[in-house]
Amino acid sequence: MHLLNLGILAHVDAGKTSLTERLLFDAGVTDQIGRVDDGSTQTDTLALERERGITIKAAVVSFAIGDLTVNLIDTPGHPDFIAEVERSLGVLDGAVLVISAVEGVQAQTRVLMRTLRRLRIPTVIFVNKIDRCGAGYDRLLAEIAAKLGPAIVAMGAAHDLGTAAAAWEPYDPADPGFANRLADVLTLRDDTLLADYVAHEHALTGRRLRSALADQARKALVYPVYFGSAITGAGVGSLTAGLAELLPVTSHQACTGNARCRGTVFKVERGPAGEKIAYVRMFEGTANVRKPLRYGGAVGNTGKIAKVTGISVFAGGPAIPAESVQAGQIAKLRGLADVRVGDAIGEEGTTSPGRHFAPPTLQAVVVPASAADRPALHAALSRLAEQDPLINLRQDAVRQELLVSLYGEVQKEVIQATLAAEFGIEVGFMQTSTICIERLVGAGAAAKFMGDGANPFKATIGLRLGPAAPGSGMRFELEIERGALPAAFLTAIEETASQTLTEGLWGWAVPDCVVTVTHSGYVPPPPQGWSKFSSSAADFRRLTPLVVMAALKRARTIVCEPISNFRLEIPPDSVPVVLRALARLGAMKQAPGGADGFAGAVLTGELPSGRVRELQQQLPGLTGGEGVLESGFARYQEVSGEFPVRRRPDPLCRDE
Ligand SMILES: Nc1nc2c(ncn2[C@@H]2O[C@H](COP(=O)(O)OP(=O)(O)OP(=O)(O)O)[C@@H](O)[C@H]2O)c(=O)[nH]1
Ligand SMILES: [Mg+2]
Repeated sequence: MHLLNLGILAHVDAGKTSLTERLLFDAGVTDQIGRVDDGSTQTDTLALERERGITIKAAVVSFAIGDLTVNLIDTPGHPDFIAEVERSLGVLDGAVLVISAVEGVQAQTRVLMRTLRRLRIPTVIFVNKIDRCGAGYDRLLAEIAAKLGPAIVAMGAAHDLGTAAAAWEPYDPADPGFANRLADVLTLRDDTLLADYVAHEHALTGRRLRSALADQARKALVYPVYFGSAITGAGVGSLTAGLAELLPVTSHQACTGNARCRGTVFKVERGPAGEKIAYVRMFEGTANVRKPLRYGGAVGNTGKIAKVTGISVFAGGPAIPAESVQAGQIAKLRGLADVRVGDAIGEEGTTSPGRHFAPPTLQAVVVPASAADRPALHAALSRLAEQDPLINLRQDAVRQELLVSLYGEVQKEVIQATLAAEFGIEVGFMQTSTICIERLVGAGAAAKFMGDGANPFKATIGLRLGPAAPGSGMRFELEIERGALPAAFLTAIEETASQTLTEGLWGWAVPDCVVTVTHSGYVPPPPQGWSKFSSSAADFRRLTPLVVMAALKRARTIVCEPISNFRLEIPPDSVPVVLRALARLGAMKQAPGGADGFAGAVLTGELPSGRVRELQQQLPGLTGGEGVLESGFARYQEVSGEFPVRRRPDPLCRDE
């Protein structure tokens, strides 16, 4: 069996869910096309999604194109739910990037395309809504080439745009104009093709060009572009054929006895009885029902083992019960009680998804309307954090307030509505503030030795902390002999150091850091085995935070705030007033930008992320309602003036 694990990505409202419905219908999986506006689609199943007509959670559906099984992940387009896209990216073989033929390339489209390119995920572009008034064709192709990258190939022509009769005709491979355009794009990235083209123009047959196109599209070097309408179905047949022809297809590998097992969990939900369901993509080997499976943390050490109690596999329709899930497949697994999004599956699993998009830059205190609901609220938010660890639930040690990290206002509203609808808890939010981070100023070392009066634990630990490149995360290194300390103790140091660094000297996380173990010591067990007189992992877990904090004090840290870049399209006469507002908000590096065919003025620059919302709110008043703001996270920068201190959460509550 051949498989394609396909993501549908786009800016909000581009038509991803509608296209998903159309693909399911065309493939015969459904006998009626669901509509977002009626709340009747297969993938927007949450009450809140149906009510609001937006996708909030990524959802998996499956259909067949001939003998190819396509597992499709419909993702949300709103930037507040980018974490859902992030979790899906690690399991995709290919993607469809949807763009509205009316609204064109949006800020979010650029963010997504940049990531798809960086991850080299082969992608087909689908320009949707050609039936809508204001739909463009040449304008869209020029905009896509200018804003997303020039390596695109239009696969056909559209006519009757902006009417219900809008249609899309694929180019005939024998069409000389199409062949020339293909050759122009493809020879740029294929020297053999170029040499043949130069030697003899007619050497490049339609068939040769088509196979070169498939080859380059599957390597994410070129991006085929289709146009159509999810609502009328125009162009969707050509898109479907393109998916099968131009995206990489994996072969479903039959189980071999000694194949190691490797997969990743990209979504967790609760079943009707409250049981956890993990959505897993397998990369190698097989997971079997009623067999134990290792899952959890990093490289084969911290994982837990549980018996899989149920598997259902996506195989060209609704998920069906199965005895096993094999390499290449996506399945729902039951029985993994402590599973979390991002967990690796199997002994070799290291596939927790990396950070591809900006982290949440806001935090807010969640307050129950009734104080009696506080324990229930903690439990409910912990459940939400299972599905979305980035909300990073924590509790303030002094006031016992519950804090969550957020991307924005819509996510806040969704959390509020979910708590009310699913848990019966009415809440409000207080004190929305920016999430800062800490960066190390230099290196700092500290050591605590066994037998020293100030160290009550049966452990010696020396650590050196040093700065690491922004975005590189925590790196753990050894300056002691690898065999000098049992692996379980090293794991205890690594995990506890990583946890301790979530709260630096000012209470903010220290995300990028090299931690080097410089000293170690333990009390080995007597010959008859481990006893209470020998060292335990708990000794290392308790001592590590003390050593880390001592080293951190020597290294010193600065507090950095998130900075967003912005692009403003405004009427020319509002430039002076907008510039004054930008200065008041602390904008930096602002400059007139490229006009991209826009008649008004374009201003670009950077702004503290915490001020973007204010700019958004002021913009209509400043520009007579005509200003358009695009913004996204750019980087962290040292806070000028006094560093803000985050109230320290109680470490005991953090992981509950
Ligand atoms: N005329 C027209 N309307 C469309 C088309 N595709 C989608 N729509 C409408 O556009 C709106 C948004 O469609 P969705 O399918 O929810 O868009 P989405 O990309 O899934 O949105 P999010 O998941 O919230 O980001 C709905 O009102 C659809 O009916 C199309 O091809 N033509
Ligand atoms: Mg949707």
